[in-house]
Amino acid sequence: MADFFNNRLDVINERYRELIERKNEKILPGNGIFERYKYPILTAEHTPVFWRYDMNRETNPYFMERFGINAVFNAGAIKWQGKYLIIARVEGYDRKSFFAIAESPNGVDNFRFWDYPILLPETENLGTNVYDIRLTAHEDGWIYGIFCVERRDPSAAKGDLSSAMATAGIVRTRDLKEWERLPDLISNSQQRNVVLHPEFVNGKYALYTRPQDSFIDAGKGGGIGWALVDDMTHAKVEEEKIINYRYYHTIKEAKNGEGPHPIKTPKGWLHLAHGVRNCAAGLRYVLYLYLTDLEDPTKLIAEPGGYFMAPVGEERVGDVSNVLFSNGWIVDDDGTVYIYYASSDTTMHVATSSINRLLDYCLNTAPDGYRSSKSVETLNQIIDKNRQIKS
Ligand code: BGC
Ligand code: BMA
Repeated sequence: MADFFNNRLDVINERYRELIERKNEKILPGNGIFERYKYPILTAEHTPVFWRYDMNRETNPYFMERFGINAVFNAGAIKWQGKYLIIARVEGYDRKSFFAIAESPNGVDNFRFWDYPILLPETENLGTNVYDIRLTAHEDGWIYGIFCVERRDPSAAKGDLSSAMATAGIVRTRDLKEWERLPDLISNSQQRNVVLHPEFVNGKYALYTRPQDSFIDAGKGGGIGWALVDDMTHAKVEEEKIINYRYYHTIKEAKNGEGPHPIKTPKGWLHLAHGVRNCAAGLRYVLYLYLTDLEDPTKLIAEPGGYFMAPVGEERVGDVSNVLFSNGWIVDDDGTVYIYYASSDTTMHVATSSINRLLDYCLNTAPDGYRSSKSVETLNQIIDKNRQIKS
């Protein structure tokens, strides 16, 4: 029995080590806007062996899993003491998700989970599930995390076990170890995808919001909203204005939501968001970029038509197929941008680009013309221009 135990332990430890130490490689030539990487950066198998297994021969003679991890996805991100940290949504076999930090020395491989997941303090109104945290190192000195807390709808009829309520939960920390829970965001509508802007605006905290009619439907919500808040320890959405709208027959017809907080660049605030459309296969989630004014972050300056990234190859398949979602990115001093994105609610990946390239993309890609004939006009302009080039 002892051998059996040891054999399994060795094989599983070895497999884990290979996965953690595997070097990642850029996939070239890419489209010039960003590069994808050959391997995912985090999967369920990247979670430590000592999370999933009881390592004691006496109590686990078969060396079997005692805590199954189903998926690692939708991670927030932050550069911290020279390391690239992501706070992943880790989901167990029991469908409950929680947050755990994984750290890498270079941002593209070698991600290792810290020994323990985050012990998230609760509010009096206990949550059922938490997910999709966005991190913001705010100029007030705190690092805030805003995430979705989900609870069963208290008004749901007895047999209705699906009606739910989505609310923005708020925590803050100074060291990513001790987390202080603040009251949930008060808002007239349910909220997912709430994100804190890193700077004060007119002396107030600014939140990107996503008003929605119900748990799933954005409905009349209009798009990504913006609300100013006096105090994060009692955050309340008083007035909400839509700053990024949804449109018919676009990649964000059904829903959209802010990704991580925008990056400040010389040409404006660079935003990463997700757009959702409905089709016979269900909801399709893609990522898009837009740029807003430095002085007035609510004013749209540029938005390329269509998607920036959509699921390809293995990314297309997972627990919730046909989904790319991002709530974390990191910008380095040299302008490199690490975009952390999840595929199909299952796996975490990275893509890299630079501030200059992403700005070039935003400012020189035609906006959505909303009609086929406009797309052809745009295409013909490119063809005409290229035909004038003497080879
Ligand atoms: C899931 C989320 C999903 C949401 C809306 C929740 O129960 O955990 O991943 O975004 O429902 O479909
Ligand atoms: C949402 C998000 C994500 C998820 C996506 C697809 O509404 O908030 O948690 O990636 O659905 O399931």
